[in-house]
Amino acid sequence: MSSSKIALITGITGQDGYYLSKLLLEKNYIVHGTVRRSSNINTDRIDPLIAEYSPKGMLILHYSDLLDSSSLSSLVNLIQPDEVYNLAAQSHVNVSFKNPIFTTQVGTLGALSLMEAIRYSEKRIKFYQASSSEMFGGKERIMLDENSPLIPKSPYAASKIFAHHMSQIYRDSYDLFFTNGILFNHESPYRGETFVTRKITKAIGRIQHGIQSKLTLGNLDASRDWGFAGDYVEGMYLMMQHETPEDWVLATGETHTVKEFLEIAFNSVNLNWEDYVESSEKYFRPNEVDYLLGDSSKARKKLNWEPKISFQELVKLMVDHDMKEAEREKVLIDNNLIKPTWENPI
Ligand code: NAP
Ligand code: F7E
Repeated sequence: MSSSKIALITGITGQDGYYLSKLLLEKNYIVHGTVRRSSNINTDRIDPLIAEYSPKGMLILHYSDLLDSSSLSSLVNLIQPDEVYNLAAQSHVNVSFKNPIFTTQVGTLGALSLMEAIRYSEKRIKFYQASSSEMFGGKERIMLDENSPLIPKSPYAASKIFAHHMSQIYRDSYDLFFTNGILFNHESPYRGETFVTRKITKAIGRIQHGIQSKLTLGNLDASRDWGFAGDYVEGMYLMMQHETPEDWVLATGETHTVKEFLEIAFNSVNLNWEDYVESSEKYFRPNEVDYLLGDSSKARKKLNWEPKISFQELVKLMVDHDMKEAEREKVLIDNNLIKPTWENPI
């Protein structure tokens, strides 16, 4: 009988951390995840997985931070993982303009500290770096693949390019299995509530239940290649099982504007988005990535990967989820158990 593989996931509390740990646990991996200390426990997304898998010893959490390099090297030594997935990042592009130093420290030296811990391990450990379509900059209306030029437009994108290049350099210099997934936007009901798709679907649920009256957004003309996060973590896993470490683009090959997302999402509950949405400078970025469209033919051909959920299905599954969430919120508000939160806390 073969023993379980061991994975270490940084950023396990995030959207992709949830989907990836679920996938690996279902494949019988032992999954270790890093959690940052916060004043409230913030494992909400993975709580159901903790309840199911932690008593069996299959899901183990550790306090760590990418900025604490000693915690990374001691964890790698302790766990002796077969695969490390580096999902941790300050991943909000607009916040990266407001907190550029933190974003850059985590994205560059944080990622590099983890690579160093793996490089000095005696075990041959595979490494996945969460690279991003933001690295391309999105000025021209063209399809982007693994060889497209990297023209960063934000501190977030610049830090991702550094880690992307260091991962390639370590792969080539030390013959390490370091692989880079260049993922275009991927969303889900587990998406952070300050990213535009979730902000929209969450607002629709709250508007329908009378908790919120309007939705304030920034630039509605930006265009993104939006896929479903569950499909994208399967791609991460496949990259790590491929015989050679490489760079891989994952994308749907379709792009839509924020306005198109609004139209489909509001129409699905028979509302007209223009009656509710306003635009504020607060959500505009100092430098915008206008247009992203990915060409994932390499992954489709060599990894046999393809996205299964269409754009329309993605919007619907997010709206349906957030309608139910707002219904529960409304019951709590009506019973004076919670106070309604302001629609734009940040
Ligand atoms: P996310 O929901 O924002 O999750 C980010 C994770 O990183 C969270 O677990 C967060 O912990 C953790 N983290 C932040 N700073 C950290 C630090 N200093 N040390 C350790 N952990 C830290 O992001 P996601 O959407 O799951 O994305 C996963 C990764 O893929 C990120 O690196 C992101 O940049 C990249 N990416 C995402 C997309 C996308 O469309 N989703 C596309 C391309 C690339 P807390 O919960 O404590 O904040
Ligand atoms: O913005 C516009 C905004 O924040 C999408 C991250 O996961 O994907 C994500 O980065 C677009 C932008 O995602 C609002 O200006 C309008 O053009 O949802 P977003 P992002 O910046 O594309 C990439 C691939 C990553 O790697 C990142 O980690 O929507 N937009 N109004 C808005 N965006 C936000 N957040 N909020 C608004 O009110």
